[in-house]
Amino acid sequence: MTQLAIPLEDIGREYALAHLRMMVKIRAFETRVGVLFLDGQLPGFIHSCAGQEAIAVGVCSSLLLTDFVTSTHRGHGHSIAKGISLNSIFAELFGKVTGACRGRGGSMHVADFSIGMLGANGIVGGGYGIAVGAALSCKYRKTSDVVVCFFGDGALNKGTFHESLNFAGLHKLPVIFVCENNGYAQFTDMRRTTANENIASRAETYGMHGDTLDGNDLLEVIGAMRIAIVRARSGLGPTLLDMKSYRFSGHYVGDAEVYRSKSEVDLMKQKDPIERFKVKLFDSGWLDLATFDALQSQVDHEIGLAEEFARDSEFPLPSDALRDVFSEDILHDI
Ligand SMILES: Cc1ncc(C[n+]2csc(CCOP(=O)(O)OP(=O)(O)O)c2C)c(N)n1
Ligand SMILES: [Mg+2]
Repeated sequence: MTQLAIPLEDIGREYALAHLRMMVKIRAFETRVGVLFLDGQLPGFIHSCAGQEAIAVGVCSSLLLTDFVTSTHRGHGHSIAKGISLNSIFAELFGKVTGACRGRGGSMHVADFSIGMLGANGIVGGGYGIAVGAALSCKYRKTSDVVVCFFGDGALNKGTFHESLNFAGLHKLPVIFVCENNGYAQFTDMRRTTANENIASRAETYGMHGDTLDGNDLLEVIGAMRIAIVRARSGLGPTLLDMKSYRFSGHYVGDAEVYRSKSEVDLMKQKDPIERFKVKLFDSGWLDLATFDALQSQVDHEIGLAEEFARDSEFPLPSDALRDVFSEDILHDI
């Protein structure tokens, strides 16, 4: 793997602790949401990103609020790291009117354009075209904004991968393709579906730069993103980043996980991105146990308040069912 990690000292103590806090927040959110789902309190399906927090946090912290991301079905971490409020995402998962999409999207369709979150997506690979379209718009409007397209290894062999990366490479669009490579698409090991496992090598085909990195190493994610962002903002075109990681829970909350062994999961959990970053912070003297415990309690408290807000919120009115579905003009004719 390419050595892309930046030194811890580069980001400073305050910024480092903010990153840790954000990863802990996402883990706590996913943990609580998993409990609520198994208890039958949340509709739909829940895909937890626990284990993959360093990607969401390292990628989104490298972006500005005005930059854009497109997400996947496993998108809670992307939304939170890009800046959505816990109230807004929690209420969305409960289907409440105070949610990011007024309760119509749910877990797999969280979006908030005000923070550049162009949407989670229930369609595997559905973000490619949206991201490339947004990047074309950035170029056309001559802004310096960049777009990140998150996608999973299960979306690698869709036709739209080829179409989108080719178009982005041809027009040197400011887009960064981030493969959250957790090795599985639902219940299928990537080695059973993908002929060339060196994903970054595909970049050359599309006239762009590609890198492979340890997606559980926050400092490596930030390092790779810094380079890719400079490239995108300066008109040098897209980057393809293959970020290796692992999901700690099943494909969805409640998955029986018969397709992978417990020993594999236990082994991969030893590479927990949060624990690894904590160790770095302990070793540097920037973090002690009391400070971490305080951080964890603050986060738990925040999650509790957001859950309360979501529970106390109203469901959308049935009479509003068609609102935001059609343009107002069409609605008048119905
Ligand atoms: C177009 C399409 N095909 C199939 C599915 C069913 N499906 C949902 S998630 C998934 C696997 C996705 O795997 P990956 O992209 O690696 O993401 P991960 O779940 O590992 O984060 C599949 C096949 C779908 N939602 N959309
Ligand atoms: Mg996957």
